[in-house]
Amino acid sequence: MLTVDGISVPEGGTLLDATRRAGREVPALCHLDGTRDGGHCRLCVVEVDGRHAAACTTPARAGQVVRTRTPALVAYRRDVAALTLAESSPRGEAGALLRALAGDHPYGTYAGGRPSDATHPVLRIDLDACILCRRCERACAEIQGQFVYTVEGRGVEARIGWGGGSFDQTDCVACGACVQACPTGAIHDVDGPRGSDAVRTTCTFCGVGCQLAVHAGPDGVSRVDGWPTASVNRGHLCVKGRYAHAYATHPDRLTTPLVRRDGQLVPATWEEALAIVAAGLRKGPAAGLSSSRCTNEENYLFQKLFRAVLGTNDVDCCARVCHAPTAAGMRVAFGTGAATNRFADVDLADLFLLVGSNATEAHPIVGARVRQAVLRGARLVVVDPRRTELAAIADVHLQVRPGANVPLFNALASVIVEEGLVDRAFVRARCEGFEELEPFLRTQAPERCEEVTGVPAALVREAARLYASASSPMMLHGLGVTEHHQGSEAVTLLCNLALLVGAVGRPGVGVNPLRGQNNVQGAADMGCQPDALPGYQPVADDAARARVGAVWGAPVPEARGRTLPELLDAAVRGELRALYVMGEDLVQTDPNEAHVRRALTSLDLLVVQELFLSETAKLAHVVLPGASALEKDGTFTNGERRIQRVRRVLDPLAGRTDADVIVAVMEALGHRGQTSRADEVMDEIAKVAPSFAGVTYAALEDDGLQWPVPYAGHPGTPILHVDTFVRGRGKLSVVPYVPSPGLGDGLRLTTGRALAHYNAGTMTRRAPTVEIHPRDELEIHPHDAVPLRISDGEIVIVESAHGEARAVARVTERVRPGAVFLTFHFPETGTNRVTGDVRDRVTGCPEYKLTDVRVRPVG
Ligand SMILES: Nc1nc2c(c(=O)[nH]1)N[C@H]1C(S)=C(S)[C@@H](COP(=O)(O)OP(=O)(O)OC[C@H]3O[C@@H](n4cnc5c(=O)[nH]c(N)nc54)[C@H](O)[C@@H]3O)O[C@H]1N2
Ligand SMILES: Nc1nc2c(c(=O)[nH]1)N[C@H]1C(S)=C(S)[C@@H](COP(=O)(O)OP(=O)(O)OC[C@H]3O[C@@H](n4cnc5c(=O)[nH]c(N)nc54)[C@H](O)[C@@H]3O)O[C@H]1N2
Ligand code: SF4
Ligand code: SF4
Ligand SMILES: [Mo]
Repeated sequence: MLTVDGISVPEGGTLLDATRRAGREVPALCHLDGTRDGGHCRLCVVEVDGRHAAACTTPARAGQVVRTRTPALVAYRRDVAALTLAESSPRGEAGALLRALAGDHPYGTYAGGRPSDATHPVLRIDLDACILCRRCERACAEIQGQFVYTVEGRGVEARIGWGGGSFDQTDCVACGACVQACPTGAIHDVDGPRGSDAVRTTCTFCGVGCQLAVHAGPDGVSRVDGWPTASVNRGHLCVKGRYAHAYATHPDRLTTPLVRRDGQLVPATWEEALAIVAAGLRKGPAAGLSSSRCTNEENYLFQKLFRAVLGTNDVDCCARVCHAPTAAGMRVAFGTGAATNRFADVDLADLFLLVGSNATEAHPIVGARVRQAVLRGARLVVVDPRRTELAAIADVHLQVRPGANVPLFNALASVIVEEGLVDRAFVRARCEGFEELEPFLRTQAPERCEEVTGVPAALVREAARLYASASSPMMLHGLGVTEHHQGSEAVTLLCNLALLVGAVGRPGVGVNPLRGQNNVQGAADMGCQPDALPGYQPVADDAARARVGAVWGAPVPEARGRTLPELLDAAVRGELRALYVMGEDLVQTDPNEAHVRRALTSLDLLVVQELFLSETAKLAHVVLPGASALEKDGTFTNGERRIQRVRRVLDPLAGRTDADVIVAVMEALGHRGQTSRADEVMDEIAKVAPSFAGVTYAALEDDGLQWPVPYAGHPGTPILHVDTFVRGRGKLSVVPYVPSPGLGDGLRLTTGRALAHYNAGTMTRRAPTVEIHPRDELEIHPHDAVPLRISDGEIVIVESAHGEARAVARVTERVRPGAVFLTFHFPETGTNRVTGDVRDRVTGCPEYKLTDVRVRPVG
């Protein structure tokens, strides 16, 4: 114990912590939670055992006698504050605090004259307000990892700089951490002020599930900060979570139902629209595609509508085109398909194997945390055809040719076996299949597949040794693994690697898919899949159907339903007549746009429930307005299985949430008595899905819970497969390489994401993010660009057997020779006019990551 102004508090941490524990907090302007203290502002100086010391940099030790408010300290702080005000004009909280401490201005007032910058789409800098607390510098370096700021000049000349030039030319990724950190308004943004009552809710974009502090006024959201104490993001956000909120009140939002009359979509009443929807669905055969953007409760209601009211298991969601291969591939090895560990385990790992994942752009908060771990000394192996930001700082980058994962993963395993790096005790105690795998791997040496993978064998060996010799090797994977002809099998091979080195079932390791959408985990958990009921209870399981049917008071259909691609094929053949799509832009995001259009225009009834008139909604017979995540209560489940609350900040623009709309459709079909209230729906989910049995809104209140939550009061399950695998023993599998039928002799097109945009871009194209990233770009290596006479910045045509896309060429060494990379965030690009029909052999997930193309200049 030590005493602070006579109050006893426990030791530990810094004296700043101790003053807080004692309720005798001292002013501290340069301190920033989560970063190293610098002792720059000198305001937090206290008296310790008779001497003055900065509280933020002095450890709190037993026996210390600390005083925070002696007359000498008060005078010292007054001097510091007055000197600061003589050299700057801080605004905001810091300005008020400094003026209060300084009293009248004994050292004069600051005249201004330092630089400002307004070149960036969202950030603004005004150094006259800067007090050199350097919180921005530490936030950018130690939270984001971008190192944009440095202190330039010395003494009174010292000021925050960004390497000369205008700010829009820096490496800034617009995460806004510096804005959130700046106490003076010197670094601010174009958003409005912080209100007094921010609402905590979950980000609506990616599967990281960051917790937001949303400030709203009469005109909508005024600003968004990171929720400081949330375990997922600890106050940090990316550009989308922080700055892409204007879509919510954009004039393009749909506010009334639309129905097609004489070929035109025209406004209609809810009664008219619902009557058409009910008639078409009842006539059938009908199917539903649910939205990974919507809440668990809405997804649950959506599949219930199809199963309990319409009597079909024909319901699927975008997990099909994303991480369905992860679920299938991991189920083979472990018995269940979800991430094994927590995001927080990134801080515990000493090596990352990052495979087919562009984490700093697609899961920026996890990506930033991986980068921080690497800066602290963790090792990093990246497998990606592109030199992504993380590949650029990796110990080993295996720049695989698109489509060659399977031979490469086998080669990594072969090295582990051949060089005696197997964790034999783990394999003996917990796995099966090693006897079959070992002889197969002897034929898979890296030297034998160099040609196919394009990766030098020596690098493969080095990567395998690093992975096998780390004490906590954590694997993270993305769509570069799943969206392939052998996507599911490749995931099973990643599990092989983890099993061989015993990296499952403890903190800091595991096989961790970076799930895509804010609630794709949840959409699948809720049973928006043709073969699984809520909680992954197989449709084929009689007992499960009986149990669920008893809660619903309606039988659960027995026949397995059809997957998303099977449904589109069925529509073309006339075997599907009605399709209800909630929050998914099939035309822009499903492969082979011509085929998708053919399927959708073959239907008698296409219902699209949307925020905007998406490319798919433009084809609908009925468009029903949905409500954004800011307009409803509910839950999303992030990529680490964490069920987190979504809280209403704005009123639903069209008067109803998506849950209300689904229930209205149920009622129009004659099914009465269904609640659309989110908490009550969750209570029903808890009855239906055993892994959710203990979930209540009260239990989710703070940081949510990671499922399984098998009974009330259960604390949730941070790590899976601790003592035994869900399937019993971990299964090591033999998977021979089967080259994709999509391979040709052209360039290998792989498609994916850019930081500032989100999937179809309906939302991020209606926010300042569009100024940060105004168009899709095709990355092409100079080796390929030069002979094709393609220069940087020029418009090019990307052509495949299926169609053409147009984009701006980026001639760059970021992508490997022979491969090109294109994003799909703008409809005018037509990325998915080019992608084709090859699918994952197990799940039907499209091969978005490999298309044989030619590229030529437009002219
Ligand atoms: N900014 C942003 N974030 C997003 C999204 C978004 O649209 N924008 N979408 C969300 C969604 S739905 C998802 S599913 C996730 C996706 O997140 P990621 O999976 O990280 O995203 P992608 O960019 O599709 O692909 C990842 C990487 O796979 C690599 N790759 C391509 N082909 C191969 C291959 O054959 N082998 C290997 N090893 N790698 C290959 C690509 O070069 C790319 O760097 O992101 C989510 N987060
Ligand atoms: N070429 C290529 N294509 C791809 C991929 C790729 O890597 N390459 N990736 C694939 C992957 S992984 C995925 S997940 C898919 C994503 O494909 P989509 O799911 O089609 O993409 P999103 O942009 O997320 O579209 C969701 C739609 O939901 C709407 N929406 C958002 N929130 C709500 C809501 O609360 N309620 C309602 N009713 N609507 C809402 C949005 O306006 C948007 O139009 O794209 C796939 N397509
Ligand atoms: S917005 Fe983020 S990346 Fe940009 S300067 Fe600030 S902290 Fe650094
Ligand atoms: S990392 Fe994902 S969840 Fe977090 S703010 Fe960005 S988009 Fe939202
Ligand atoms: Mo996705």
